Amino acid sequence: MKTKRIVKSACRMCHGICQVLVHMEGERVVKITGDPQSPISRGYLCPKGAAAPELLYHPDRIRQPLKRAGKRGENRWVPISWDEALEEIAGKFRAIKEESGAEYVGMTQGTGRPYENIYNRFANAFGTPNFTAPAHICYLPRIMVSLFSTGFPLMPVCDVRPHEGSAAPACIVIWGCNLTGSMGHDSGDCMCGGLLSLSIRKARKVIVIDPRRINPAEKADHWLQLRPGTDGALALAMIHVVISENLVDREFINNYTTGFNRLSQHVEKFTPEWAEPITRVPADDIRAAARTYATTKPACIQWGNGLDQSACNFQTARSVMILRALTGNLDVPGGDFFPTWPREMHHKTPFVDINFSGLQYCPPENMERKVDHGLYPLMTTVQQPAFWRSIVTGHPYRMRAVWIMSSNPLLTATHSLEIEEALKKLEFVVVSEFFLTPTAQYADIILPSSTWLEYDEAHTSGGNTYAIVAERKVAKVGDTRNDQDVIIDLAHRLGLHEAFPWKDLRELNEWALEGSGLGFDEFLDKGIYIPEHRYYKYKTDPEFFNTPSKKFEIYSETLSFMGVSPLPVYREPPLTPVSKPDLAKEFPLTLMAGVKMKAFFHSEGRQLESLRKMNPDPLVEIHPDTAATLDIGENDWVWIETPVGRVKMRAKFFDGIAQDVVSAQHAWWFPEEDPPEYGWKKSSVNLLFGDTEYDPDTGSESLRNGLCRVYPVSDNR
Ligand SMILES: Nc1nc2c(c(=O)[nH]1)N[C@H]1C(S)=C(S)[C@@H](COP(=O)(O)OP(=O)(O)OC[C@H]3O[C@@H](n4cnc5c(=O)[nH]c(N)nc54)[C@H](O)[C@@H]3O)O[C@H]1N2
Ligand SMILES: Nc1nc2c(c(=O)[nH]1)N[C@H]1C(S)=C(S)[C@@H](COP(=O)(O)OP(=O)(O)OC[C@H]3O[C@@H](n4cnc5c(=O)[nH]c(N)nc54)[C@H](O)[C@@H]3O)O[C@H]1N2
Ligand code: SF4
Ligand SMILES: [Mo]
Repeated sequence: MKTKRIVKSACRMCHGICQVLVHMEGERVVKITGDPQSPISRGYLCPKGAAAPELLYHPDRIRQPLKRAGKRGENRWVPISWDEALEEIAGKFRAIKEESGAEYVGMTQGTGRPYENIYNRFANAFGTPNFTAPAHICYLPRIMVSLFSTGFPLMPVCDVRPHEGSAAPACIVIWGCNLTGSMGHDSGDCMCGGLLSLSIRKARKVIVIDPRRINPAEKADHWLQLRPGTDGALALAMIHVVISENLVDREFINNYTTGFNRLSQHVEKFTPEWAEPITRVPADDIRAAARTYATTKPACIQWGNGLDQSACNFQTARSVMILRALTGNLDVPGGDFFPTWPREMHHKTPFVDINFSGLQYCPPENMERKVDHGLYPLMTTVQQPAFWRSIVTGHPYRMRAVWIMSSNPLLTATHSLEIEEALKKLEFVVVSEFFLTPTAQYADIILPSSTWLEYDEAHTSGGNTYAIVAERKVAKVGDTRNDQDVIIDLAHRLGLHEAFPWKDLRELNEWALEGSGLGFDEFLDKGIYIPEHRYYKYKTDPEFFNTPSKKFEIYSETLSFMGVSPLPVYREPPLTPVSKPDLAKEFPLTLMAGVKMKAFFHSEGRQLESLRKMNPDPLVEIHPDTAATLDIGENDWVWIETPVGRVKMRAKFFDGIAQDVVSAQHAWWFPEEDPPEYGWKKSSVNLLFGDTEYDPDTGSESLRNGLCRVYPVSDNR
């Protein structure tokens, strides 16, 4: 009989820091359960975490490095050794750098993952500024808001994780965030859906600002069902109420902010009556919600992708950040807390990483060679559509190679067909992956990655978080390797020893933990490290607000200098019935695309049986009355069409959405179908987004407020 044992570890099926118990029989992982003793996750486990053994042992996992044998897309591969693979990549990267310049090697990553700091470091050390990620539509705008308002390069987090001196939030605002539905962890602030739900239940007042009736809206004191993309107007009106009714925190404003008077004048005209026709939220409801927020202390605002994915994201998030300051909720117990741990975990070196905040440090002379240089003043990485387009058009120049690290841009980025063309045009494509995805099919070399069950790590999560948790190596499948180990190895082969002084992942972890006073083995045994948390840091540290004025900048001269509005403004999204009334006659519905699914992490998990059973087909939420007028029955296959293309999904009736809005899932492909496409062109919603007006500050895209029409697929298949 095989011996049974349990290993304490931490799940990494999302950004998460859930501590878990890994159940072993002999050498085999048989089950994952939540760890009831964990001070942070307290036994919580979501379906993705439970599916980790299915991922680990999945027969389709790539088990050794592969080299393309036939033409791109022929799905013919030969296995090669790691040494061959990395030598070939190093040789190619070196040659391109010598012949054309380091910027001709582009790098891309998906959402935040454990390797991201040193992957960014690799870009900087190698010398390429052409680094792209979904940052412009995910968290970077909010980080930038924090940076320009407070000088702090992380976003504030709702103080819902209990620790010494903390208090439970009395009022919680859920603003464009569905973590209580997807039940995972966020990327930018590592907020946990499970914990957030608990805190919402305990809060005295709950305000939900979302076009969809998400779970907490059912019992919320205020649910503002706004028109998608109009949060900027709503937030300005809330600021107007808070100031005009004198609900502000005078002490905080007088001592710790600049620009209050200018803001007061600026928002005079932004009354709730002004916002009502824009947002469709009755003026009285805006007033009432603003009063509740400003008078119930402490209060925190959990924001999310609903704010990021619009053409007015930076300005809107600035308004939200200013609301926190006006009401004195920043860094107070139970309010919006500035996390402290990164100071201990990271070291300042000449090779500053983009690190937790998504701020790519890169020498200015390199920045000027970025393919989108000068387009978006607040975008430190290359805006994703601009990255791929430069390869197609050759303007300003055509990169020759791209390394795609844990990302599936054909599914998760817009302009999908253009990306496909770019992938065909590239001379050399490297993909680090678990599976042969539609994107990986375009690789010249595929590097097979280990899952979180296959290495020891001090896991810090991409965003600012509360604790550092230990992931334990309990299994090994094929000849896969940890991404960070591979990055270090490749860096060494390229002579980048100064930036990569560590032999391997273990040494890197020792280094990262230095500030904590713990050795790596000691840390692994403990399983968790929770650094000291302090509140009111701006009171004890005069430099805490690290802006030019050393205060919270309601009015920002720096932004003004950069050509960005120094006070928050509202812009109507580019594709709405208001901005494009003629187009709206043909495409009368508003399309929200990509609310996160409980079963999947973006394009992942479609091959994992337990998850796929939960959500077997792509779904689009539609109001039953709208469906009736369109002759669409529940669960029918429908076409969703925009001026850019059309895709098929099944209709899911939902009366918690406005009659002229639909909400479609994103990143669908069908691993069970034939390579190289695996059916991705049928249902991937990002095929519906093309050129549009981007956010002028950040390059963000309006993925939540486009125009579409929906009609039945006639043979209903
Ligand atoms: N329309 C629309 N599009 C969206 C969104 C939306 O809301 N609407 N959301 C956007 C957001 S917020 C984000 S963050 C992006 C996410 O975009 P991506 O990060 O590209 O999404 P994933 O599907 O998670 O792709 C990750 C790929 O990496 C592989 N992978 C997973 N873990 C690892 C690992 O540890 N190592 C390696 N080497 N590979 C790994 C998986 O197998 C998968 O194929 O999508 C964006 N796209
Ligand atoms: N299970 C699971 N968990 C995940 C992920 C996953 O793929 N699956 N992805 C992870 C990643 S990378 C991220 S970034 C986070 C994102 O997590 P969230 O920030 O929660 O983002 P979404 O899930 O897109 O939910 C956004 C919410 O905003 C609403 N919304 C849409 N448009 C608007 C608008 O114009 N205004 C307002 N106010 N609200 C709007 C939607 O109805 C939805 O309820 O989730 C992470 N967690
Ligand atoms: S929320 Fe994330 S970390 Fe927690 S169990 Fe689910 S996938 Fe794992
Ligand atoms: Mo994200």
